[in-house]
Amino acid sequence: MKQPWWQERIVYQIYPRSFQDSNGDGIGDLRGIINRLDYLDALGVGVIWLSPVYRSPNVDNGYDISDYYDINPQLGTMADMDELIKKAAELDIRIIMDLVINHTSDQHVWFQQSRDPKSPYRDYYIWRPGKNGKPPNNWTSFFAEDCWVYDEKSGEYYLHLFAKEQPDLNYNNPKVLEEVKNILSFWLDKGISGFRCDVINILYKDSLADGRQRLILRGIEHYLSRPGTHEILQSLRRDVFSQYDCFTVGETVFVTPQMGRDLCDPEREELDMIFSFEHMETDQFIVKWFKRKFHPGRLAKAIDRWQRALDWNANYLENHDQPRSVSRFGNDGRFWSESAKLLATLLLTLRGTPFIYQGQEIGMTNFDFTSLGQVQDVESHNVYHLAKKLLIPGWYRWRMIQQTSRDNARTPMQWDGTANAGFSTGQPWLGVNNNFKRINVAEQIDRDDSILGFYRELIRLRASLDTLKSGQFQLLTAGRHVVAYARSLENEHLIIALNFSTRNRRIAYKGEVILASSGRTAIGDELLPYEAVILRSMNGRG
Ligand code: ISL
Ligand code: CA
Repeated sequence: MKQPWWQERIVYQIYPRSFQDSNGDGIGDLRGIINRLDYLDALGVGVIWLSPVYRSPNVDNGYDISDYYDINPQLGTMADMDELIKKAAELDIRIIMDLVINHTSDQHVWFQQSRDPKSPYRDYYIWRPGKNGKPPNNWTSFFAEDCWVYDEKSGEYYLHLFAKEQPDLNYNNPKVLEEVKNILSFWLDKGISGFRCDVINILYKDSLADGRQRLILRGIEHYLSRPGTHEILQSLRRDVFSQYDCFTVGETVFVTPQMGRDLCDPEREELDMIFSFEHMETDQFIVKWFKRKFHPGRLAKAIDRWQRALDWNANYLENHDQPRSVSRFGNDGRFWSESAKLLATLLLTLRGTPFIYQGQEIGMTNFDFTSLGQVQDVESHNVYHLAKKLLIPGWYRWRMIQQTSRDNARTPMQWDGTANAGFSTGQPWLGVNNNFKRINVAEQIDRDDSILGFYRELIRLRASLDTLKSGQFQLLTAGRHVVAYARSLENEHLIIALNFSTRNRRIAYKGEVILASSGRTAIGDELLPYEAVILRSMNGRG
């Protein structure tokens, strides 16, 4: 059966502020992206996911939208956006946008109006009186803050599950959903091909009762994947998405396999695929701020659970919220190149649509900031202050931010070894990693044995092998050092074996070497440190 185009293509996520600046103001922009389209085309990218480019006061770098019908002037103009869509289409690259509809910015005109209790916009948001001089309930937010803000003028509180500048929309009001549909049609009519839907499984709050006692996100049982959310998604699909050749990928926080199946079930007609989080949580205790030692087998087992749970996954190892994968699951020292290639192999040989985050294809590493002043992210600052209140010692607070801050992934793209890594001729909005002279696109682009060259080759291989594109997945080994799995289609069996360690490791699989990250064309029974191989097994399971 022919697969839909969004299953055949590779998606590349762009965080616009950090990708390429074209006018020297230190902020990446749409024109910068236009100038780099050829780079993405040569890499084999078929879809670009643009993190938010709408008008925004940037409290959360665009995830706080103040006008859904306009472009953030820091990033360019609507004419630039039209040109980007057109030039990308000429290269057969499709564009999906970020859809942030759980909340708006507090600068959005709806919210400004809604501060007046008599305004027809009051009901666009969730306003409630307090209880005995306290907030309406005991919920806590995603960003380590209280989630209610008191408004003197009307004597009521509004709800925000993220920063206080990101008030939650009220989906009990049918007008809100109508507004959302108009926004979607506006952009789809412009020629975009779908949406990455921000925290889409928490839209509908079916009660504002107190939450059960729990360590984080008190109240979540009242809004996680509620029936009301499923109804909203079905309505968007029926009235808008089904009218276009487009796809949706939901960012679904705290999603379980059963919830995931419901969201992606083709019969229910809600989303096309989702980003799950379980594999990203395998190196933490309870919350991402408390890291534990990375264990490849745990990662593989989490991936396996989701490969089995859903017919088609949105696969990722990085995005703008996560630390760099080579620093986290690989080895950003001696085996930097090897381990980045191993992670590339993992990402591109799973069943599902692969999402590459900008810079991942050259092995960019975590941010090397040396003081909190260099960190911009609102979440990092909130968490640092909360940790201080909780009397967590200074050295540990620092380690939390260093390992986990979202700014790890947001430093400017490293294009070459010139000033500011070729990102900007001006002062970048966020520091450039000091390793840019060693790690950059220009240094790798002409070398087939570079990380970038290896991504190119893997993407080509995936496009040419139906077994990689659509074969079934089966986990074979999830050990402390070696992970292996098979992809099978009809009579072809591919075995992917990954050595996550700094020593040679024995493997039991044999077959023709299709691709080895080391460049070897034959292997014996051992993998080199951090080596990844794709084998074609002659006799079934190898
Ligand atoms: O950072 C996280 C993952 O470990 C989460 O807590 C994150 O806040 C959550 O995944 C939601 O993220 C999305 O919505 C946020 C925005 O700040 C993130 O950048 C976005 O990806 C609010 O819009
Ligand atoms: Ca700029």
